[in-house]
Amino acid sequence: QFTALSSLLVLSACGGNQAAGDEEGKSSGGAVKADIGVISYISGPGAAYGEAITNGLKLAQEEINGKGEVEINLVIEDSAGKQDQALTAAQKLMNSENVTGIIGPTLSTEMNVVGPEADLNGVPIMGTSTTAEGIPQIGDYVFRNSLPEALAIPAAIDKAIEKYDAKKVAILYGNDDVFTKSGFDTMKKAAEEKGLEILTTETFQKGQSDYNAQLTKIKGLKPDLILASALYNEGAVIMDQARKMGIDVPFVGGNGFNSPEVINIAGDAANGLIVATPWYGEKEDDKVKEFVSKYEKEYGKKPDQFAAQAYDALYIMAEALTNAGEADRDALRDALAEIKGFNGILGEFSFDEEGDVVMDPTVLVIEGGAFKEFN
Ligand code: 1QQ
Repeated sequence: QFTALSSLLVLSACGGNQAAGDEEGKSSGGAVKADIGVISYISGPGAAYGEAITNGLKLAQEEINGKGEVEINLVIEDSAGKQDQALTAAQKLMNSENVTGIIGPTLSTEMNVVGPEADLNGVPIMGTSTTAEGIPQIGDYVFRNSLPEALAIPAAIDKAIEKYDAKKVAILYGNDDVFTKSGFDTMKKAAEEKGLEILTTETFQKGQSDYNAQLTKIKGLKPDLILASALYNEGAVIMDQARKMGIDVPFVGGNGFNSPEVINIAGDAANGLIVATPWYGEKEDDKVKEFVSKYEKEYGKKPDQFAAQAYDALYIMAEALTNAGEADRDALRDALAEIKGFNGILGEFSFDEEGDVVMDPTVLVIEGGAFKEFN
């Protein structure tokens, strides 16, 4: 078990210290200097999400600090995917007066408790992977740059209907997590709106290892598609057990399934998974190519959606800090709210009036053990 203290890592690509500037919050060269707190899921069953996120952030940090306009010091805390640990981490970061803003936490479940505290304390906070309904609506200081399920899931379902002429679906979701529940609400609403027949709705809990009862029922009802709202760990096991039982229909998943870990865990059983994402690493775009090659060189693997969203998020923070002109929490909040037409590796990005995201998803399918564009 990590303690909050032992998981505190202070990273500074420039090795700068707070006292080096000639004015508080500015370096001697006039750059805005700020500590950005990070709350990330870097230990436990969903640690691959946090690993990708912190990798993306560190890569962006190196580049941003190299340009000299802003100097960002990342103060990274592990939440282990738990609400209480995320809250402890947030309190520690908020109590440090050098922390101007926070990136994270990873899960919507965590943001649901951390977001209101940050808002109350006037600390701007931005989720890079929180996709449940209602996150930016928590308050004026709460933002996200992740594609909400409300945009992702309907796009994936549309594609599946078009490809497979699907008419009947079964739904399976985790009923003890804010994101998996929200994903279920979106799936149900989208299925109803698109005239799909919902044959059954089955539930599971975090850490469950046996899905035999739910899958046996689903198999007997012969759906054309299975809509599954899960984090990668449970999602991959569900697909593996389904394929072993002879269920070979496609799955449609939400953001939780957008991790290469699904393929690492489930192997060939992951084939036939359809997801929508704002990130596609094979895009013919110079910025995307440069990011992918740098990331691969640094970390020895391809970046996933979580790495890409985090990378863009730090650039958005940097742009807001530059526009704010000082390392001040209120000024950063106002500058974040003003971000419009930001051009990152996820394409053009703006916040709407509520701090939510306006973006177009790409639909992917896993075929032959890899995510491919689903055309
Ligand atoms: C959320 C998510 C998860 C998949 C993040 C890892 O989207 O909790 O909102």
